[in-house]
Order: sequence, then structure tokens, then C-alpha cells
Amino acid sequence: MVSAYVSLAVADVVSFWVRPEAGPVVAVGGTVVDRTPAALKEWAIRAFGENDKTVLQLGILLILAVLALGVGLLALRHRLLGAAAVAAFGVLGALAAVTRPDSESAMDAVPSLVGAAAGALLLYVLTGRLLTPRPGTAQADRRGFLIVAASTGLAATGAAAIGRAVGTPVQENAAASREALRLPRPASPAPAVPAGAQLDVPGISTFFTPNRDFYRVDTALIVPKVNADHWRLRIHGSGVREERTVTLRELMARPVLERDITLNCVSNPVGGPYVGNARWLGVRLADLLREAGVRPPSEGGPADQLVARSVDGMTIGTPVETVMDGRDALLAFGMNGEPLPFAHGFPVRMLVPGLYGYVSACKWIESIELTTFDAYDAYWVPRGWAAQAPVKTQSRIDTPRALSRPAAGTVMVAGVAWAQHRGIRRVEVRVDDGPWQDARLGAADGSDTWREWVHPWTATPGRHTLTVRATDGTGTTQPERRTDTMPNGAQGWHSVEVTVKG
Ligand SMILES: Nc1nc2c(c(=O)[nH]1)N[C@H]1C(S)=C(S)[C@@H](COP(=O)(O)O)O[C@H]1N2
Ligand SMILES: [Mo]
Repeated sequence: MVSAYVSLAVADVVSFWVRPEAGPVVAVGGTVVDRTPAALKEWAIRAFGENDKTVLQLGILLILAVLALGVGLLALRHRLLGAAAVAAFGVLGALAAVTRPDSESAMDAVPSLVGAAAGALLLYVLTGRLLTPRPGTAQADRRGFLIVAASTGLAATGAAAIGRAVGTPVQENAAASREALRLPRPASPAPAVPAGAQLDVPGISTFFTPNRDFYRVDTALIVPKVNADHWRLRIHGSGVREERTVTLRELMARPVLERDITLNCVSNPVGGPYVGNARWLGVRLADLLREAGVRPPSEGGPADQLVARSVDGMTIGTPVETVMDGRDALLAFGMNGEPLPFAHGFPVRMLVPGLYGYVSACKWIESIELTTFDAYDAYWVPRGWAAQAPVKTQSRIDTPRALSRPAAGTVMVAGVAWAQHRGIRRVEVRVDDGPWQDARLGAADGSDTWREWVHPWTATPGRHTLTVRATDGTGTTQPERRTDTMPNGAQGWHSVEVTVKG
């Protein structure tokens, strides 16, 4: 176990100099994420929420601990075989690291190999202490064992701690580039949010979701830290007249739009938390595409799919027609008045109002390829998710909370409803099996944002079920029947049960 621990700590230190993402736990973890069956991954997201990545890494460490015990027992019988087993795990880690989609060089194998070499050597030395008698006695050299184990363990811990505290040169530069970034003024500011878009009801979502509270969903075990000064976006593929590469400076020199857009995740269950609303700053993606010669299929363009690729290898496929139909599809660099946070895609991400994040909102974007849905499946498609996924109309009761115990009298039932790019026309609330009653709607900020709603309910003592449903701007009402998030987003009415105190 000590050898395994030292092995990981050494790999950790080395990975800071090579690339943090090339560390064995992160590389193996990423491989597991990419190969986990969709159903299991959905379960993990439901069970662990945004802690799913921590749970995964702890799980890997636990498995390694068990394997280490086994190898330790083996090493007590065959010292060399034990050391060879540690080396074999190093090779597996190295293979995982160099086959990650974001791996660009064989150097990524180094952290695992160096870590394994250190671990193998230590295991050989430690078992030597246990197997060879102390000079002049018939007993194993337990004191020597403890001294070597403790000192190497401590040294490795210290080195890893220092490495983490100092951080990598790459990450430092990225943070400095974000600090130095000054956001441009929008040529087209967001229309003022009408008074009354934010309802004054305790417990309701804030109309704008602060960045620190904005949900995060991605496959990255380490948040990519991209240096804005070196960032480039490449636009290429079918129907592109001339391949183009733009820098952040060039992007920010274009006419800048400020827009309020609600973003949500296809994995959000009915009533779930994976939805947020922000004020974004960016440029119109459709204009950039037009300049590159791209035409939508309706104008005879050859490409119907735009595949955005991120620095960590994620691919996200979006219909070209949707991006170019006049909606505010953005390449965004600002979020709620600051540069994008690293976790939300710094320096630049895509956003397309009306589509789930996994088919539109590529973070840490580095290239856009024009292709067809026939020719290419983006990351989530072979994993069982729909290739195209417009958001479904949804409504959520924020207050009262499920299983809460409000006092009898007037209880404000309130929440949010969203149907990006179609807008929300109506929200209704039902108490138990009673009639549907119109909720009062907050002012609409536009069709791309969610809308708040409130219904004053005269609550009588006892158990009650509150249910909500919304009607979108096309006049379609949310269907009652619940469907799974897979393959293209959950449907159904949200209800909460409360017990009103007498
Ligand atoms: N590079 C990258 N971009 C990504 C993802 C990802 O895993 N990697 N996840 C997508 C999904 S599924 C969603 S719902 C949104 C979430 O954006 P947020 O984390 O900023 O809320 O990002 C999208 N963009
Ligand atoms: Mo998502």
C-alpha cells in the first residue's frame, strides 16, 4: 500500500510538469467516463449529482488499494514478480494517458511510468526488509521497513503537496490571462430586464443565476485551463470557402452581443437543478460562418451539422440550420459581467438558445467543423443520446419545497418555467385533484429565458400535492406523462407533496 501510494504521489508530481491531465488517476478516470455504459452514467449523475467525479476518483483509489494489497502479498512470495506487477499497472496508466483524446504527445506516458518505476523499486526494497533477517538475528528487519516506508511516504506527500500548491506553469498563465482580460462593450446590449421578471417570493430561483451557483455538467476530471493569449478557433470543413482561424482578440473586435439565455442539461430530471439563466457576452456565430462561406442546408449548403470540438476532446454536434436561423447563437466569452469562469468554458464557449447543452454549448471550444449528421456522430450519440435535441417545455416548483411543512393560510407556490426560443405563455397550478388554476407570470425577458411564476394558495391543514404545468409560446402544453431523460430530455409534470400544519 505504501508503494502504491508513493507511486501515485510521484506520478502526481511529475504530471504537474508534463500535463495535469496526464496523471494516472485522471487518465484512467477519463477512460472510465468515456466507456461507462450510458445507463450507469445516468445513475451516477442521479445518485451523486455534481460530486460524481469525486466519487469516481475515490472509487479508483479504493480499487487500487485493494489491488495493492494483492500485489503486496504476491511480492512477499516473489519480490521481482511483485515489482513487475506494479510496473504493469504503470504501463496501463501510461496507455490510458496517451490514448486520451486531448493527448498530443507521448510525454503523457511519463507520469505513470515514472510513478510506477518509483513504486516498483520501493516495493522491492520494502519486501527485501521484511524477507531478509536483520544482521546477526533471525528476525525480519521491521525497523528498517518502517523507516523506509515512513520516510518515502512522507517525502512523496510533501512533494505532491508542494506541487499542487505551486500549480503548473500552464495553469498559472491561464489564470493570469483571465485576470488581464477586459471585456468589450456590447454593440448590441441586452434589452433591459423588465421590472417584475424577478418575483419577490422567498425561496424562488433568482432570475439570473450567479456564476458560482450555475450548474456544471461536463466530462472533464480536471477543468481545462486554457491561456486566452494562445487560444485559437479553427473553422473548417464542408462548404467552408476558406479555412479560418480566429484569435480571442479578433473575436472581441467584432460586433459584440449581450444576451440573456437560459441553459439546461438534457440529464436534468423533472424538477431537477441542471438549469440556469445568465447574461452572456459574445459574437454571433452565424455571421462568422457566413463570412467563411457557409450556407445553411435551406440555401443549398452541403453541411447540416456543425461539430464543435473542445481542448479536452469533447465533440458536440449542432444543426447548422438552427445556428443560422436568426436566433442568437453565440460564441460567448462573458458570463454575468465577467470573463467565463474556467468551469464554464474559458475563454470561449458556444451557446444556442433552444437546444440542450450537449448539442450546443461546447465549452473550451477549439474548432468548428462543418459536416453532416450522416457522416459524423458527436460524443454522446453512440452513447445512446439523440443527435438532435431541442429543449422540452418544463416547469419547476421552487417553493414550497417537497416534504416541507408550511403553516395554514396563504402559501406562495412559485417557481420557474422554460421553453427557450419558444417562450412561456402560461403556467398553471393544481392542488391535489382540483382544477388547474392560472399562476401569475413574472414579466417575460424574452423567449430565450426562463419565466418566473407564482400562485397564492389558501392552504388547509393536511397533506397536499401541488402540481405545475406550462404552456409554451406555440400553445403546446407540457404532457403529463413522465419520460426518462434519455434519449432527448425528460418530460412530465413536476409535483411536490407538502404537509400543511394546522
Ligand atoms: N467541452 C465540453 N463542453 C460541454 C460539456 C462537456 O462535457 N465538455 N458538457 C455539455 C453539457 S452536457 C452541458 S448541459 C453544458 C453545461 O454547461 P455548464 O457546465 O456551463 O452549465 O455544457 C456542455 N458543454
Ligand atoms: Mo447536459
